[in-house]
Amino acid sequence: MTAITGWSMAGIAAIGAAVAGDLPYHAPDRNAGTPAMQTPLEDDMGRPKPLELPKDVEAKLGGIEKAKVDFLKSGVTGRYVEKDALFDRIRKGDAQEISAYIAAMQALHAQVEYKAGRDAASIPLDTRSPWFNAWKAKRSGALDPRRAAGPIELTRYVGGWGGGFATFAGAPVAMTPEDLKAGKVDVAIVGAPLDMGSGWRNAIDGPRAMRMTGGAAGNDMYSMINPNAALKIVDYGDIAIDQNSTERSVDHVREMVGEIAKTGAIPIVIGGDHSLEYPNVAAAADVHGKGNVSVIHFDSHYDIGRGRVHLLDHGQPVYRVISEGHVRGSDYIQVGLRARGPDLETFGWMRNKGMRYHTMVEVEKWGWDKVMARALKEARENTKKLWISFDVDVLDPAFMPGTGTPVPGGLTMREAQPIMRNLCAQNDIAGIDIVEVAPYLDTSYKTALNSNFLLNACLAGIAMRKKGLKPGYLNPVSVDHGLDTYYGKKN
Ligand SMILES: [Mn+2]
Repeated sequence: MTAITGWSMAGIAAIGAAVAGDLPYHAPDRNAGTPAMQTPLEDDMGRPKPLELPKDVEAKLGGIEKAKVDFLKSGVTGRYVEKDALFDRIRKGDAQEISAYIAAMQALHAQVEYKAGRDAASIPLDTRSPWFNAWKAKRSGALDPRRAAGPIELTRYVGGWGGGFATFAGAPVAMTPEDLKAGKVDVAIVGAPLDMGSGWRNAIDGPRAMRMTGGAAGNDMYSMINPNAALKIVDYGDIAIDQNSTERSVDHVREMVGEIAKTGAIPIVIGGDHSLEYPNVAAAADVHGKGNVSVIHFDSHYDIGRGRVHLLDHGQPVYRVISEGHVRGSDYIQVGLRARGPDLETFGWMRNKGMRYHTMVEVEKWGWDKVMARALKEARENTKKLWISFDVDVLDPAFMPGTGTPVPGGLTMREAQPIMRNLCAQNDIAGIDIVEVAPYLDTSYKTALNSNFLLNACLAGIAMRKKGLKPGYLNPVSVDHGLDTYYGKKN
């Protein structure tokens, strides 16, 4: 807490200096044992910083009423007019003009912030609805024909492609935690078609598109492991979503992801928009303990939006996870950032929290191989459970055009596949989410196809770990034909 206060007081003044690259921050001592959970900054919400008035400007305000001068000094005018333009206007105006100018800003400001009695502080629901909880009320198995617990195979054929019903990775289905336990399931893939948190929607169809498109099942040539054979994988269906409310949906997502994790199976959540990172990671912390889960977050965006009106959307999950204390900032690793944010102040916030971020700027400077090795090393340093949150917009839009907020200059599939395989082979995986697949924005279907190949890389990595193979393992038979010693050694 002390460190944070230090930043909020001294840090802002140093933003100018930060352009030269010397942001003040408090590097966390990673050997200092378990740090206390941090609470959010008091000025977390982007509150204005006081504005210092130049002497000549202050002199011109002599005849202006104190409330108006205080309004200027509060710095809130920065939202409506840039400060040099403000000073210029005051220098050139007479008392009457200045007074009217400030009054106009005050009138605007009065409309912007919340006012009790005028503004609704929450969105009301119709509690008279006879179906209030029906969307998430689970049918009891007692209503169904009796069956033995365990995964249910949905294909009638012994081999080959197709036949039966489309499922994630062609896996059998499971409906209940009893099915997961009876089947000793390693991985339960579950859809979460949440769509409210993305500006440009269609993530609702992400799970459907990934079930319908190939790529997730079958042999991984790099390891020569077929995860469908090496692991017990199931499709756990979709989690119910209230499509009119992100807030109402995420509590149920948290419950369902926790339900899977409690059986010992690894939940893989197919989104749905990136708001899901919040209930997913919170669920992992519920099951494994607050502070016992670290996160590696792939994204072109930093997703630490603060001070927004809605408590959650696809730009805020990281802030909410950290500020609620489910995961420490120092246990958060981000890869692939390159969108317009964060600004210098937010980079400062991230450093202050001990977050390890890897932007495409770092990739430009050092190359992908070095950055990937660094991220893998950081993920390994942490012996805790690892949640992988994968926003497909970390990839270049050439590979992932079907996503709500694409940003050019991203990863290639050649870069993304090995890092996902190796992360999953290296770490004790708490769970994975693959989010922001919006298939109808992509008539080529490659967004869903590539997402499935990334899922396959994860599954192969999980299977590698189960077999005791190290990250970076490549099967010698697929590496080289082995008929000569071209690379120096016959295999
Ligand atoms: Mn995101």
